[in-house]
Amino acid sequence: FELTKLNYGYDALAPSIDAMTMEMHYSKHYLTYTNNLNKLVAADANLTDVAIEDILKKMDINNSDLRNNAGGYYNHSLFWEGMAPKAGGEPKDTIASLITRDFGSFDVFKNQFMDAAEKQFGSGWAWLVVDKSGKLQITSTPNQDNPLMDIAECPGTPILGLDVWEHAYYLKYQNRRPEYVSNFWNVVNWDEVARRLQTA
Ligand code: MN3
Repeated sequence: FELTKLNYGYDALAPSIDAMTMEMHYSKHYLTYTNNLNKLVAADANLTDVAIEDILKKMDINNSDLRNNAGGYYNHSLFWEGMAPKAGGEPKDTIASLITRDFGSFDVFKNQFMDAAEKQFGSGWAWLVVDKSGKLQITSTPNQDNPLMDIAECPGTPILGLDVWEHAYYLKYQNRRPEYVSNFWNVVNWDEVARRLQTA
């Protein structure tokens, strides 16, 4: 598995996410998950040439090494693509109408997502997923779990994810997770969310 290329510089999401946090997060944390995943895949013939989504869906959940590192690789890859400089604001077209259909309004959706991100105890992720019936749902997962895993409380295909581990915000925001979560809306790459929605 290769690192998903950042399509913007470490400083491009500032001030919402500062350059030092981006650099540490991408070049240290993400690299470590990716390297560890590649070691696990190299050591297990059953994992050769298996797509990351299939690894996540079919893995033995008691295999904590694989669970943490495959999750860490997938979650961060989605996270980097889900953000962009000069992005944010409100979505358009299909994704906008599905948000209105399933949450009532964009503001209701935003508040529910922020609530999930703020209330996730300890390390984890907040997600917007498409469930089996095609409905959008908001959920959160602990650690590096995600909604593709068969233990997920709210299973589905993630189309937007927010990292709420302290390493994602502590350098700039310290204990102020809600401020980090609120500034995430300045950098959400709705074009990518729309693209993921189409293939979900
Ligand atoms: Mn992280």
